[in-house]
Amino acid sequence: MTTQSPQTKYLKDYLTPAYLVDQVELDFYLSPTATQVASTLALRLNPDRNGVIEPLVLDGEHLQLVAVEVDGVSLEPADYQCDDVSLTIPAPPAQLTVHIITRIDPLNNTALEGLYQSNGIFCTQCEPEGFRKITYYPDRPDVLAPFRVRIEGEPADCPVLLSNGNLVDQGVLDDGRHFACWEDPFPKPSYLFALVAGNLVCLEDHFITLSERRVLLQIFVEERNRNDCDFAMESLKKAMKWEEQVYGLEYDLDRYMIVAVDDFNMGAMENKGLNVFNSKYVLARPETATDNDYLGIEAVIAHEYFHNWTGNRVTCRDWFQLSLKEGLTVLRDQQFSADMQSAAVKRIDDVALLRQYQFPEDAGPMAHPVRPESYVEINNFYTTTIYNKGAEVIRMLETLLGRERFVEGVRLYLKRHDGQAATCEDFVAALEQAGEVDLTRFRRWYTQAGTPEVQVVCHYDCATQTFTLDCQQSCPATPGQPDKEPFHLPLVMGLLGHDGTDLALQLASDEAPGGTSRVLELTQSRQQFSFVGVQEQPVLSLLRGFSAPVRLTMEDRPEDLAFRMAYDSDPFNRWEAGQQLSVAELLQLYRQQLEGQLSTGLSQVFVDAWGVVLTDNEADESLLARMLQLPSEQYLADQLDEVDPQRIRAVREQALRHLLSVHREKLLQCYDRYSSAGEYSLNPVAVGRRRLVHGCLSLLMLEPDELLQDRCLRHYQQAGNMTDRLAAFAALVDCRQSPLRDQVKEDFYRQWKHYPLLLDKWFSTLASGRHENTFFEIERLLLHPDFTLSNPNRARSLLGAFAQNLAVFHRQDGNGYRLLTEQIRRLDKRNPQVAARMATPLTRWKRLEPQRRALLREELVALQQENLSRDLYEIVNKSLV
Ligand code: B3K
Ligand code: ZN
Repeated sequence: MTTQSPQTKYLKDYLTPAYLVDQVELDFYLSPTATQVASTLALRLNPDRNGVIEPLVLDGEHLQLVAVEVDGVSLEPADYQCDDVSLTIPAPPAQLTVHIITRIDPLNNTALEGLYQSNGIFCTQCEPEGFRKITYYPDRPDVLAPFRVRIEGEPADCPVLLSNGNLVDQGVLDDGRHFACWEDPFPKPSYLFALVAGNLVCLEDHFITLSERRVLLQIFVEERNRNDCDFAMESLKKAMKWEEQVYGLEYDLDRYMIVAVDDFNMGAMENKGLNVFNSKYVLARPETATDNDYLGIEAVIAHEYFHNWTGNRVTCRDWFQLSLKEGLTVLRDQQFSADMQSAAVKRIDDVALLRQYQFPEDAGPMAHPVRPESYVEINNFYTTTIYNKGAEVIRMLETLLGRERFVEGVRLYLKRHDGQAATCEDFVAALEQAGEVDLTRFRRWYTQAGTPEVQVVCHYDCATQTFTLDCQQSCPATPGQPDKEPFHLPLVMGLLGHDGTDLALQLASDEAPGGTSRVLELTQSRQQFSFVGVQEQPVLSLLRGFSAPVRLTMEDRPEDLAFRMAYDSDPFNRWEAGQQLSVAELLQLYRQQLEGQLSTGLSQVFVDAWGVVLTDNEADESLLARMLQLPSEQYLADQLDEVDPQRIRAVREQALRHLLSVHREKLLQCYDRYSSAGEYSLNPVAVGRRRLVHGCLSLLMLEPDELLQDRCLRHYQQAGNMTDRLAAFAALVDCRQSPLRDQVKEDFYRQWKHYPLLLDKWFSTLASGRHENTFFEIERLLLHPDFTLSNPNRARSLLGAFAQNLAVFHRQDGNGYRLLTEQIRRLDKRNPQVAARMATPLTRWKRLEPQRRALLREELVALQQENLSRDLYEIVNKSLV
């Protein structure tokens, strides 16, 4: 906690490290409340200082310093300075060995950063700046060193002792304690250090690499979870193979370990050779995990594995470059998942996520470029902009270069910087060279925040058979960036003929028509593209596959959108046309309500087009399920200048009821056609069918007669997997007048109260309820004996779901704001990182309608007066500017 205003750090102030580390030796003597850490560092003055001695400043926080020695001589307190954040040796020799002993308290480490104990398991989280909570060290990513680690502990409590790299020694000591020694031959920054010790069982498998090396694969979990690791193991092997096939990259150590723990601030961590995972992203069996859980596991296992190259072998020079590893690794995990599942639906889901979270971030007070220029607390910058927009930026490079040259560029970057700490500029430079393209303007994606707006006006000239696109781009101001330069962005497009087929494309500058899909490169504020030889008035399909992270506006006629919804050969754009049509319909209803006009209901064009999708027997079922979903409340809110979240919900429900009243029979048929009790499988067809069935069910359950309620109850009771069970549970939870609601609520709790991940689902499903009593239910759940703020998953399951339940969170009386603020205040004392993350919904006050805006702002102002962690301080203060 801090009382003074925390300092801002700037990219422009970057200096190379004064000292380099040639070798790290760590000796851990484990004990829950008094672990002793002895560290021996071989240091030398950075040669770039030309022999001019500088003070040696080592980072360290929340440490009890026991002893310091330099070159074997013990230092007196007068020989060094030690404060809350560092240990300084004012004038050390140019080459020295420092030996430091510190003591730490893992059991009471509630921030879950550094070394902490979770359910009796010692584990670490060092990225970005947690290592300094273990020992004094130059804790920055551009200091790379080989580590040798010795861990000593009680065999009864900690039969398993793990760290990075290779196990080189182990044994039992005279006093009954035991030890293990690990050596990681790859120099690494301190944020990739890991230690795990506890009572864990190990599941083993192996992988033979391209060059026929055998890699031991191990997943460590608590005994009770031993049977839930098969899917994670399979995913790991698939990821290893995929990376070899697509990028030609092999794993480099002899052993790859994954540990699952229940208390973890985020999803997982890519520590070299020893990944630590939130158990949510490891444990799965059909009875306990949903399709989305499975897909999440597949993606996160792959993501952490891919970091071994993009992140570990080549790391970041400083934390401003975070997207260098995160954006690239997200893109790679997206490519992998697309190849494993339905590629079109994966793309739709990734774009929906971007729009749901990143677009609002880019339009809000925390907006920052993919490579930020300043921060107060780096933990606040593990954002959807760094991760997801970062991935979109690299995806655009892939579109501009083509897959082959793109992969070549990534390989060139890895080769050139192997074993080094690199920058985003190094990455772009390698791609520029491999792709033989000029990326000067493209680099602006790294420096300018905000979501660009692209406006396109089309004109078809029948006489000259010319079709012209007039494109303009601009980008709204963001904090600290009032004016923006134009971006370089790829617009993938096609033209559809009257029968729905793609027309051959010929730009005025082309010699002959070529292909039916084209990448137009927009590099200026305004540009025109003309196609010749267009024999009929076409329908334009633009931004196919969402080829650039922009907001596109075109004056599409509803008939054209309905046409593209039915015929576009690009599945993403089929979905997108439906979304645009729905947004237009819903916003019209919203405005009618706001102005007190009589509602016209949904247009016939829309209701019919939606019905056509429902009866489509040919397309991928997952795609159909996505097409039948109306845009989320958050996405709708994002289209308005003054948001009334309760009105948005009312309008969306009105639309759903309209669709239900017209298409009830078809929904029932679709539900019947695809409900099946067969064995659980994760193949894309099975997943798609379940999505479709659950979409139908949730719509039908908006107005359920008794017969339907019974069916839903049977669906819940007879479900052979959690995907089916949870969908029916969620539908029944919203049946407010029915006694079934309480029955299933109780039943689910009774069945799964000993399984934390499912208890999380119970909390979040109840907190996502749509009926008016949900708020009071949430208040009661906060007092439930199973609710706790000390487990991040549990805190997120209730508070996160609540804050995303927009109509409930944004109650008109402001009690939703008070409730969340109060919980964040408490959480901030325990775990600032999670508290700051949960505060994001509080920062979105500026675009609310005036009454709610004032109420929410009031809460933030009150919070601002308090003694906050640096994490929360930054979020609250920036959002009030
Ligand atoms: N690199 C970690 C994230 C660490 C977050 C620290 N607040 C996981 C990942 O992106 O793979
Ligand atoms: Zn990552």
